[in-house]
Amino acid sequence: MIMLLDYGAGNVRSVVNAIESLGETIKRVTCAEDIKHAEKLIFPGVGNFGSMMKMLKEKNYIRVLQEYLESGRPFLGICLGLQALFETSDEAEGINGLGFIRGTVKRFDIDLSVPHIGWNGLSIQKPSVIFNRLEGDEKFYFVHSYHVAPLDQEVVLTTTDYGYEFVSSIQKGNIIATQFHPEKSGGAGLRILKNFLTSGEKPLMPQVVNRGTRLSKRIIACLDVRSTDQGELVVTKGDQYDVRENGDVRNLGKPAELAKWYYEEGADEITFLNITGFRDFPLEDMPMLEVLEKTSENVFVPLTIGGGIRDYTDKDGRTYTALEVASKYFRSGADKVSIGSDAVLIAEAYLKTGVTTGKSAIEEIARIYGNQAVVISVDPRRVYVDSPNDVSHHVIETQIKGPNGEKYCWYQCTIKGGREGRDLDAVTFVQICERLGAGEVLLNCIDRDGTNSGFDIELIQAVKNAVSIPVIASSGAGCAEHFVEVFTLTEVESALAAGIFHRKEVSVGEVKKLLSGKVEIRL
Ligand code: 1PR
Repeated sequence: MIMLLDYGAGNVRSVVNAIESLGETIKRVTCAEDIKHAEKLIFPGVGNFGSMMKMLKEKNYIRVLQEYLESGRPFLGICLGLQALFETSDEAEGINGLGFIRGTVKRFDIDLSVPHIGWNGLSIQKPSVIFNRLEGDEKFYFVHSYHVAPLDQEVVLTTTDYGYEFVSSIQKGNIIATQFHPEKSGGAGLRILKNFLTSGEKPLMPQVVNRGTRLSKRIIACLDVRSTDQGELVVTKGDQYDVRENGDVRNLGKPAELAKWYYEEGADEITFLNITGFRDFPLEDMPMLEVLEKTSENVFVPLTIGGGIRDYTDKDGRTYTALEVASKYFRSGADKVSIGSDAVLIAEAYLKTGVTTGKSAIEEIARIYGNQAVVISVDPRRVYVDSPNDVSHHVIETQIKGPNGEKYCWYQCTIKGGREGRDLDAVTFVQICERLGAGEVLLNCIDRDGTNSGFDIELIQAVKNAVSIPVIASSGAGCAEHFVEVFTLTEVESALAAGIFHRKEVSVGEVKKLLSGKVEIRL
């Protein structure tokens, strides 16, 4: 029996769905005995090394897991499931790993954005059955701030480059573990899973053997979701956040169907934003959970969900924490959650006191699920000023002059879908969120949203220069050339669009075709 070790954190649904899409069945481990009797064991880990080891200990899984590994039966570790095999980790001092492989887990020490998020290649060091029928030049999805450093180089199966060369998978007998996520790596990832599940093949070396690899820029399709006045959950799209046309909510299609379409077109990631989440009760908003569940059945790239990630009290007086809301989304198939309005309120509270409480939604979700799982969605709007001295905010000199010829502006954070402006600028805001543990910034721009006039390069440069976490440029894409512009004029790791894709003006494939040869891209 193929068993899945689910220790209670992260998105195991994707692994189950990926395996089931290959026509196999997989059973979840419910007690230590299940590990003892497994014929093949898959261990997907997400989140924090310390909390993972703590949970494994509480469930009495450590000893049986070590025995399983020593027995040499097939094992596939994914992400933290790779790191767990090592002795220690910089992420959790004083906490031991399973110690099956000698060595430690180190934090990336580089000038590039950390976490390392996105699609990167593999330099394959030795033949392995998991690479059978792959060409060798495929890209796989990574999302991590730490990487393994084995003492024994014999176990190294692949390396990948990000600032420097790090070990991206290992193999010791039948024990295989990858830092990347096969279940989130489209067709190539599914092939790896299929190879792991197939017995008795001879390990082959793929045709292409990379010498050095590069991280791709990501193209993200975004689906703003809300109910129509008739109660149907649809993908909509606003013009500067106004989603109504002749009084009705614009209806551009069904969320799960559109997500599948974009996956098949080659989108590197899909983002769902429940745009009325700030006023709904998220856990009563079951259609959103259903959308995620349905999408993750046949979309094998990362899924982000935003909208309504906050503490709330339902109409019966029961209180839910933002962590509970996020957990529900993760278990329904989300890989990352994005926090909008609540993050602004958290940052404002932090600015007042200057101290972190450890209790904000950003901190709590990052602690359990890891920084990479927390995206901050910013909805800024330009405010023009005559002089940088007019306000205490981060002001930029702009080439796009204001209505009265103003040469300066700052970017005001808004909440509740742009309905309410706050006394906080986007640059200060993202810096605070990074300090609190956010792993990525989704940078919208109300002035550009739905205008097809291109990304706001000045905003993107200001925010990108202010943080060391990855930034997703969003709002304003009107043609494929706008993606070339944003990737050549700024250092952003990814770019997101909605309107042009929904209206079928430009396809994801066409964007990638134009980018190919100019910037690193996954084709
Ligand atoms: O505040 O945590 O509940 O999260 C609500 C989320 O919903 C936020 O991420 C916020 O950005 C989003 N949102 C709220 N209202 C709207 C609206 O449009 N009325 N959508 C909205 C924001 C912005 C982008 C859009 C890009 C690209 N959508 O995601 O997809 O601007 O569009 P384009 O390529 O067509 O220009 P909370």
